[in-house]
Amino acid sequence: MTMVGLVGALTGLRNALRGTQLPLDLPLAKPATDTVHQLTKQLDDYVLPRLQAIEAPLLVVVGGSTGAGKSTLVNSLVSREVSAPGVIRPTTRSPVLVLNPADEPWFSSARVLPGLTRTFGPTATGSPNQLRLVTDPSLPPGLAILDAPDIDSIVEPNRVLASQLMDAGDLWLFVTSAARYGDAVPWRFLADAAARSAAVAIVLDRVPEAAQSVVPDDLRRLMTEGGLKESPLFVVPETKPGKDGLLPEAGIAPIRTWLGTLAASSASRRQVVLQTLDGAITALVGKASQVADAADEQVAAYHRLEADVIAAYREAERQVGAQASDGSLLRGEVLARWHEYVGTTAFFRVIDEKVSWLRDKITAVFRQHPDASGVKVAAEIGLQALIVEAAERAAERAEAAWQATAPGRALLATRPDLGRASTTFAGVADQSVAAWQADVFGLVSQEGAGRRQKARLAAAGVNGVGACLMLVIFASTGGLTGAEIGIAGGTTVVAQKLLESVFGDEAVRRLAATAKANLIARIDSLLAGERARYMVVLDGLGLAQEGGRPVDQAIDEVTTQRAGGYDIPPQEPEPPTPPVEKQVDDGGSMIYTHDYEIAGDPPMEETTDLMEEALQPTTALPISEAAALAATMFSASAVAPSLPLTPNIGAPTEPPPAWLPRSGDGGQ
Ligand SMILES: Nc1nc2c(ncn2[C@@H]2O[C@H](COP(=O)(O)OP(=O)(O)OP(=O)(O)O)[C@@H](O)[C@H]2O)c(=O)[nH]1
Ligand SMILES: [Mg+2]
Repeated sequence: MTMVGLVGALTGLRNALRGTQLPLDLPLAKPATDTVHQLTKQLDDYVLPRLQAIEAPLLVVVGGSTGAGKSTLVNSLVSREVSAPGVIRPTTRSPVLVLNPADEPWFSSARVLPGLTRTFGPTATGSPNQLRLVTDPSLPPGLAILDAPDIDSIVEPNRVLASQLMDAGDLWLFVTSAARYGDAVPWRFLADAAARSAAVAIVLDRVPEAAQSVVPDDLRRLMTEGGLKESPLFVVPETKPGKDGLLPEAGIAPIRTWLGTLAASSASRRQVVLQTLDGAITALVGKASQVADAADEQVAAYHRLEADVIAAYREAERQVGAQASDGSLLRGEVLARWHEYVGTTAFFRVIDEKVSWLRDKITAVFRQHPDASGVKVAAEIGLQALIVEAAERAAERAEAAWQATAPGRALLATRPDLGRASTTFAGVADQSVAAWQADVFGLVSQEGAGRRQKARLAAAGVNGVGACLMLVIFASTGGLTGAEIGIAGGTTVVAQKLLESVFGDEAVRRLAATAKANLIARIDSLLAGERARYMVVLDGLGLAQEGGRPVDQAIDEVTTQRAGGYDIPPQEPEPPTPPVEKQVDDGGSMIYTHDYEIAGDPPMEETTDLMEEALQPTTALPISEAAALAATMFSASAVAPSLPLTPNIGAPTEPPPAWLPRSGDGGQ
């Protein structure tokens, strides 16, 4: 695997996530939409830029509850007010990034947190969309500290931005206080950090003397239970900030020392980066698969809605197709007009009894009644009514099925007309039936064009013969009751006999089959037009039928690319060494200066050796090994022996390392 391969795979995952459509109102849709937003932000804000610049300075995000003392801590770490603390909750609205001037190019561009506008200088407008950059040469290069808004105040933009910033950090410096370390909100954040193996250090602020023997132990217990056993814990005793608003040096020295040690070793920084980065990638792959599931849920629901509509209209096709040929139409008007046309029931009885004998007589009857338009009109009206009724019932059935589901209800809310047949449908159906009848007459004329049939057809009349053909198609005893059966049966016999007398048995069967197929095709097409109204609504969702497959494939690619570990590029040169500053004593306030001679004089030989062994420039470092190294590095004793592994209470027992000189007497 190469970094380039992993960047490509993650970019592919980002695109697949962005391309995921979740338009249907389903249980997984809302959380998945939020997840897509969060993951794309995390990829853009942190993961992708970080992967492409592993050597960029470590971003330490100072987070926690409002009033925990985050801004005060940041100010104290650089010994001047860079971020205004305050008594009004919440105080910090727009994040403040404190960094060494040499690191400014890394952060002034849109490389990380591209959504935040950079501002410089002391004035802050307090806009949550801004990132105020404050350079301070007292901060070592290679490590920038970000004072974030609170995670839990009632100001929602603060909370949203705080989450975004925490997601973008390489290391969380999580500030809580002795009074509030058990609050639920911070622990939700910490649990999230633990779940994705983010590098976390906790600062327990404002611990009164009486609580120092109890609270740190209790917090350590909570950290162990919460999966943060390896995280360093810094305990800052309760002291009143000085006139300058800064905390006494003794309380914060261990934190500064620890951070300074991290900053000094590019290998240590890289391990922190890799730990958090790999944890973030693991977590986002897990969350991405939830998005894939949500996309699959969408496609399944789409198919259910589609199937409901298809079933509703298929039932209509079946119903109207059956009714058009089961004798249902040989009632009422059609039957009456037929009687009008061919004569009395007495006539039918004669016909029934002496069919073979009366062929000529039948023809004579039709010749006497050349106008069959009454039958035609009645058939047209009856057929049209049948089709319209079927379309109405189908619309109702489809609507009821959609109403039974949340996504269906949401779609119907935008198209309340779908529960009825279209307003134009009756007219369209009428035209189609009329066109079918024209086809039937056309068929009859065509069949009667032969020399032998011509005279017979002329004798019976095209209209009369066409009407007979329609009746033969409509006829069946199924669906009729009582006396109607006999009447319709007789009716059909007359029509059938007339057709046979003109065309012959086989031709009649063929003509009837053709005309019926034509009718069924027209009915299907009419109902398909109605069904299409529902389909247009579904298609309008633009839902790709592949569901979560693109996300799943992208996840597989990320997993494959990650499997080989992180191929660490050749070690970048350390950031340019800033000029050594003179120690300044401003009369009590703490100002310290640097002498970054760390390259040849690492503060932690043991750790550095371990790192360098594992971080040979061209070596691919397996993730497990990277994680183990990071854990080793991250245990407080390995990084900064001056820090106790158990909670440190009060002043450090050892002075800051020589490479991190500071002025003043070390306290106030
Ligand atoms: N006594 C005492 N007061 C402190 C300490 N740390 C901070 N304060 C005070 O607590 C108040 C809040 O401190 P901030 O540093 O503004 O807190 P914050 O966490 O940045 O708060 P938000 O910006 O609202 O999230 C200020 O009045 C500080 O002076 C401390 O260790 N001891
Ligand atoms: Mg603040």
